[in-house]
Amino acid sequence: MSQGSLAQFAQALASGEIRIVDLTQPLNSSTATIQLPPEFGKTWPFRLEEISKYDSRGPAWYWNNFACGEHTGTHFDAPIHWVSGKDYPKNATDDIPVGKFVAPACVIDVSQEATKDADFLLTIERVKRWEQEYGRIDAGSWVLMRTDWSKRESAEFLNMKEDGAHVPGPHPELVPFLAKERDVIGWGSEGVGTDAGQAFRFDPPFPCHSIMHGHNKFGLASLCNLDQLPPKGTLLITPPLKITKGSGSPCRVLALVQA
Ligand code: 23J
Ligand code: MN
Repeated sequence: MSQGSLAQFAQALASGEIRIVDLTQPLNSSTATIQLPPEFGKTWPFRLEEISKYDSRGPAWYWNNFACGEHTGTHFDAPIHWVSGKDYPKNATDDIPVGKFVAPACVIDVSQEATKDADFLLTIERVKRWEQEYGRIDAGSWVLMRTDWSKRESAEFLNMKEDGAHVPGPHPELVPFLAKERDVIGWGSEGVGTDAGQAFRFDPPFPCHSIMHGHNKFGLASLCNLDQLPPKGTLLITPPLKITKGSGSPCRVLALVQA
């Protein structure tokens, strides 16, 4: 029997030549959720309720009920999440073609800049500098912004002040560049959402949501372990739960990397 590429891939996984990095934060009642101004609807925090644990409620089994918003913890944003993406066909968690849940990723390390400036915005110029070093971002790739924000505890992670959150994100001019001139599949952040903390003030507001989803692209938020990824050559696996007409869902994001 011939050694097909899938068998070779399985062998590379088994030998450790390809490593799997978990880019997912744990989900529990401490998981941070986005805080929007009080006039807007609220997302539920993650909640776990024990049904039974090898006891009178179920002598041989342990299980829980859980509740949370679709956009809780490490999660996937579908185009239907934003009004600009609402009319695309197959734009929700249940009908996005599954082939889109496996795609390469570029990782842009701005952890030094983000440590110095909580409002750091990734610009076109900075991305072009990255491209000079690592090559052009391929169409269909994710762009993941490494800030090391995931290493912060919850108050500093949300970094909420009187004037709103202060969390790094994409510059409003970078988003149309990535969507149109690079035709990326989506944008991923370590922050609670894909947009910067102050993005409600941008023009347009929440550009990563409005422009990415307006071009039928996806988002990944609350990623971690981006410091374990190379700048290029990662393959991401990002299937959301198959919620009928879901706008997104918690997601176990896995990264395949060459060891
Ligand atoms: C709703 C409104 C604004 C934002 C968000 C959700 C998210 O960040 C999200 O998780 O999609 S900014
Ligand atoms: Mn979201």
